[in-house]
Amino acid sequence: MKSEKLIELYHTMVRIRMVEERIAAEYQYDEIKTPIHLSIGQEAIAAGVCIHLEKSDYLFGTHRSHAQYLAKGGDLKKMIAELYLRKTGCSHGRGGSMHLAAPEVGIFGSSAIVGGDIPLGTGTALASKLKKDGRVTAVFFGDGAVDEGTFHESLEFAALKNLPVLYVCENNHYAINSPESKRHRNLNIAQWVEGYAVPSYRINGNDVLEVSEYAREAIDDCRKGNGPVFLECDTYRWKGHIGTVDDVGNGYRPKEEYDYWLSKCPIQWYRQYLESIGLWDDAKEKAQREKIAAEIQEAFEFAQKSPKPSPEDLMDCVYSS
Ligand SMILES: Cc1ncc(C[n+]2csc(CCOP(=O)(O)OP(=O)(O)O)c2C)c(N)n1
Ligand SMILES: [Mg+2]
Repeated sequence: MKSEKLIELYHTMVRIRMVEERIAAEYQYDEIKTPIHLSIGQEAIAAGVCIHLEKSDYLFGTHRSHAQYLAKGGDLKKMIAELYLRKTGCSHGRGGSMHLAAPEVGIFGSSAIVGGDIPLGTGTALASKLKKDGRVTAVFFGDGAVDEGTFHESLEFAALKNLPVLYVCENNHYAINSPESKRHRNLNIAQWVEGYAVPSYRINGNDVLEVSEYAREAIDDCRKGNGPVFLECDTYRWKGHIGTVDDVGNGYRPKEEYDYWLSKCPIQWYRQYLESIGLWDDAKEKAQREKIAAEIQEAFEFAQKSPKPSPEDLMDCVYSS
């Protein structure tokens, strides 16, 4: 991979982390009127996959989609405005954090219904195949979504029709407070998927190079008509399921497990790698952080100054026959 692309992967991850840290810091003031699910700790997956997607490719996400929205090129100002439920938000202030959309860059929406985005993404992949438009769809979801019928029905259908869709399971090993071991007998989800005759890979979701390598091949395969492909990305969320609270102190997750995963920080590891090959240093780090911090500041000011939806707007975007 070229140096610029290696640096772009790092920039994407750091930007996601800094945006989410700022959201977490602002959340205490109760001006952000939406539930939030942070991806801190899981940044490598969105960065590694989205770097290989074209702007016109489709992306669908879940309740935890800030990372994917940003990595696919969604507008930061509009995302923050959506969190503040302002008119200028990417969903006009009607969706909040769990319903991000940016059709101009292929983000057709994220859904709070666990497993709900999987058939939607399978549908755009079917449309692409019928229209021969060369687009690939990437659908992101968690390990909790594989417990839903929509996952299995979609995989069966996509396999049968050879659809150009990349299924990306962000396996952070928890669905709210339920550990994977309490929900599955076979903990290797990629192995289940083999039953649908879909190429499936279990990879290190905290290693952005590994994610990027598998995603590149998978997206190429989909574009050539050899889809679908399934990636199970092993990872961990640092924050509690929802909001900014910690769910380790209250005993939902073991401290040793949490500490182990903190030591596997995708950003720290990758920065060391870039330094070891001479592509990064402290000065570059400082400059990058300053630039991103300024961009974030501007986005928050834009959101906070934006108008709230008014009662007259109530019927906008509502369809009736
Ligand atoms: C159909 C449905 N069932 C239950 C819920 C409640 N719920 C919200 S998030 C969640 C857990 C999702 O876990 P996972 O898919 O692993 O995603 P993660 O939060 O770990 O990223 C559940 C059960 C829901 N939103 N939709
Ligand atoms: Mg999960």
